[in-house]
Amino acid sequence: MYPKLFNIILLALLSNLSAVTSLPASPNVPSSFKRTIGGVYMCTDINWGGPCQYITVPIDACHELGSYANIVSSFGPDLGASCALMVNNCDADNSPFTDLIPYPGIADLRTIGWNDVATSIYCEYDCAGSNPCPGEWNG
Ligand SMILES: [Ca+2]
Repeated sequence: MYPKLFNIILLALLSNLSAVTSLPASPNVPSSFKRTIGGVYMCTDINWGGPCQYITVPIDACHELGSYANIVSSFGPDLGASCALMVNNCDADNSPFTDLIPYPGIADLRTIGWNDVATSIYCEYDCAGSNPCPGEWNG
């Protein structure tokens, strides 16, 4: 009696286990994950005018603008990341910085009082709403 009951329970447990393990690991990976995160476009004149450059910067890290320091008037990150503009180089303490600027960016940095001000930038993954961070922190 007991062995038979044990077998039935074991079978029930195994069937539950196989039901769980047979689920697809990631049924719906958003296509938005396939993109160049960390791409940043910036221009020296407002409304994306004048000389411009497109660079790819590391995420969760400070990046100095080099020859574009103190001349950027339009700034926009690619989808997937938002960036803060900062005064001073990356090794400075307590540098002023903007709110995180998401895609498509700001065509006229005068609107936030940051025309020709930024010296460095700091980009983070966008993790809001239906755009979670794959394998990254959830700050
Ligand atoms: Ca400028």
